[in-house]
Amino acid sequence: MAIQWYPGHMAKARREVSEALKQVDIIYEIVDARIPESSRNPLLDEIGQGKKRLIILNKADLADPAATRAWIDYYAAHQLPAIAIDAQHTKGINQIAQATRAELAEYVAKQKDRGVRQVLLRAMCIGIPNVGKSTILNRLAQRNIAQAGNTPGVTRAQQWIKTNADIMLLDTPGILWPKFEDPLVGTKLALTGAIKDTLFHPDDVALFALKQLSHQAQDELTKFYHVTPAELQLAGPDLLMQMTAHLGFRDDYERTSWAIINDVRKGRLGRFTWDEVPADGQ
Ligand SMILES: Nc1nc2c(ncn2[C@@H]2O[C@H](COP(=O)(O)OP(=O)(O)OP(=O)(O)O)[C@@H](O)[C@H]2O)c(=O)[nH]1
Ligand SMILES: [Mg+2]
Repeated sequence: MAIQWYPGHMAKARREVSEALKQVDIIYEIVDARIPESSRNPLLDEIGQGKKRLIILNKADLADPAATRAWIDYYAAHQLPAIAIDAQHTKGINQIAQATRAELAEYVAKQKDRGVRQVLLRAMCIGIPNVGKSTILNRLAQRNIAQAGNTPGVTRAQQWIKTNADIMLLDTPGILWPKFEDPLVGTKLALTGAIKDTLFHPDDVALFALKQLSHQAQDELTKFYHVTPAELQLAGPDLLMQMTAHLGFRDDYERTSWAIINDVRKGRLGRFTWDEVPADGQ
């Protein structure tokens, strides 16, 4: 469930995340592999300062594999260890523990020097809504702890979940608000389902998607929307009109737009990444 963010909410979320962070050795920053940068909240750079961090690109099953590799390399080049997983289908989950141990190796060695026999590593998931925090928690716990769609603000005692012999995880993920001041970022968050469907106009989002789809998903557009090769050359709004006609939706472009958005969200048209790795390596 998407959350409406108001200044009060943001201040509270910030406070809660900051407090929780004090208790952990490493942050699992969960992002959507389809929009790795657009699904981050830069606030974490500030409140997570001095903490080890692992970026987890979730929903990798829906993202372009080559782009996912490029993003992982990009983050690595910026001293941010990153891994890609598909929590839904329990793929790549083991990498989380491996990467955690690698990141905290120095800390573990120090603790061992001090005579600690079994060093416990404490972690928590943080991310914007809908990136898969609860799903990851459940996979790591190997049982259902978090309900998908649980809302913040319901205060209950925080508990530690034993996910592994040496890794403990906070049972409540930290939720940060999506940042969509930049219209393009907002469009991408809408396309992937990170913000409420009432907060954007579907035509804008579908037109954005069509720009990439008309190059990268020509066969799928033909198969599902009966688009002809000539129509693939049309400008976005004209293409949307033709698709609407093919589908028999008369002049209900919004209906076509929703069909496109839902097909993209489900991965029915292929695997796409909507954020591009900066070319200049910045
Ligand atoms: N395809 C795919 N879907 C996923 C994956 N991980 C989670 N999902 C789906 O994404 C949706 C959101 O997952 P949640 O785990 O509820 O996400 P969340 O971050 O806890 O969301 P909030 O509690 O709203 O902040 C659900 O429908 C999940 O089934 C994944 O790796 N691949
Ligand atoms: Mg959740």
